[in-house]
Amino acid sequence: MRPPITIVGAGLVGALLATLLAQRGFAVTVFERRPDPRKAGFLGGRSINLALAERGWHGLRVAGMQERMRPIAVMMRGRMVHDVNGQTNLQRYGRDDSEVIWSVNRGALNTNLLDAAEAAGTIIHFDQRLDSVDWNHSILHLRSEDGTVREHRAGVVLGTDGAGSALRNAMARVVDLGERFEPLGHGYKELEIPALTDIPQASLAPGLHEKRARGERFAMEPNALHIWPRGNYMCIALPNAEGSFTVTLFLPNEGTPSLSSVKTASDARAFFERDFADIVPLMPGLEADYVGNPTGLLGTLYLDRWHLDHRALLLGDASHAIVPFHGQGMNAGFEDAVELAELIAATPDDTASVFAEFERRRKPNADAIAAMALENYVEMRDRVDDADYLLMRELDRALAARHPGRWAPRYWMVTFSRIPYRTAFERGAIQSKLLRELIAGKSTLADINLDAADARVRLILSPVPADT
Ligand code: FAD
Ligand code: E0Q
Repeated sequence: MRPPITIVGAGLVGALLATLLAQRGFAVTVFERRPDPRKAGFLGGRSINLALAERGWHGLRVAGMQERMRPIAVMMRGRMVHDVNGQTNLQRYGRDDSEVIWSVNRGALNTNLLDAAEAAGTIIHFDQRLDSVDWNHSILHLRSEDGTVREHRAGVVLGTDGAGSALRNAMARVVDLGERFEPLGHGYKELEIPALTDIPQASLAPGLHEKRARGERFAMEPNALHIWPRGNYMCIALPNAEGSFTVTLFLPNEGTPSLSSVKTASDARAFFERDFADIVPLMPGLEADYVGNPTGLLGTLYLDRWHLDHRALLLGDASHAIVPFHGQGMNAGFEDAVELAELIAATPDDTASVFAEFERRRKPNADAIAAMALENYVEMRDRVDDADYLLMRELDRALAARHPGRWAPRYWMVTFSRIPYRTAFERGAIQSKLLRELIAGKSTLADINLDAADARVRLILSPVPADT
């Protein structure tokens, strides 16, 4: 028997999951707290983007959505590192343009997924916030913005309502989920570099007049993820298809400089002029954005359990919110959705076993990407421009070329393959130990005896598991 399925939260993961389940013949009902983003009046907010990598594309491909998203995604070949003097250096992510990541607009992705979910037969109710659950009868209590309450008798409940999950809170009333949130101690602020055509002539830096006159829309290299590493903090910028960039400043909550010390419009200007001077002329709205946009919180959410017997399961950020420094939160959530849709379609009449199996398979992978995302913050903000790091990267690539099918850089496994995150983490640790040993006391690749290294590589690494 195929149980009717209720999904709480029509964000990125919920909308993809609804699509996949409806496509497999399940009756799917979704409740979403916010109003329908496709309705007029919700367009034209801030443009927020995300990096989409192979795991995310795979989810979209399975749902038949790849062709829809590809034309509106912007290719990012590597990270463009901006030093304090404004010098830039592109570090390629992969070997060639088949190994790149993509910047996609969150709103456009969500909207397209909502269309796909409905096209597959899902019923989506907007402006319906989950308040609580009566688990004895599996009745959801929902509330709309105007205070109207509604009850919904659910079959199976799937929670994709994000890091602050209301379904998780409802589950925690009847089962100990072993929930633990570890704050990072750093937060973020989103800012904007408008398209060149939208920057007033008067505030346009001299070098950019010509660029704009040529009809170029992007103020910086469009096909890159820009990073300004500054030790304990950093800025990044991802391109939007229409020519703007979304800039995110990551900064400690306390100390100097911090989100507490950089408070006012003039603080923000002085701080940016000192540390990020090359972007100041590209951000005419810097002060207004800094003061007007909310500050985001960051941290990692760990649960010991993701399900309540046969009745409910959490996926995506609701069960494993992570810090954003590997650009994998949505990618991991899409992997959850694909895995669950497969399991549930194979054994639709035993959700208790499906939920337990899903948790068994996914939890080690969620823990691994959580750890790698945390490590990547230090790497991004502090290491990408140091000599040791660059030599290690060079050696990593050299060994990958010498040992195809055996040595794969960890970034490659996470970003361009679907090798389980856990495997990427474990193999990455083995590789990084050898890399560190090999570069100790060395300053160029030529100083390293690669033939001697080859024997070590074959000894410590088995062949890479075939991509699933
Ligand atoms: P959400 O996207 O949070 O969706 C949850 C949905 O549930 C929302 O629509 C919400 O309105 C709804 N909801 C909430 N409460 C209720 C309720 N009570 N009742 C009904 N509905 C409810 N990931 C990447 O892969 N690449 C990136 O480059 C990347 N960059 C990031 C940058 C930043 C600064 C941050 C903070 C995150 C980033 N992420 C990135 C992570 C990514 O945003 C999340 O992993 C992803 O959005 C998780 O999707 P989700 O559907 O689980 O949750
Ligand atoms: C990626 C792609 C928010 C965010 C998203 C990302 C990445 C980073 C730094 C950040 C990591 C990298 N990265 O360049 O190694 O690869 O998505 Cl801060």
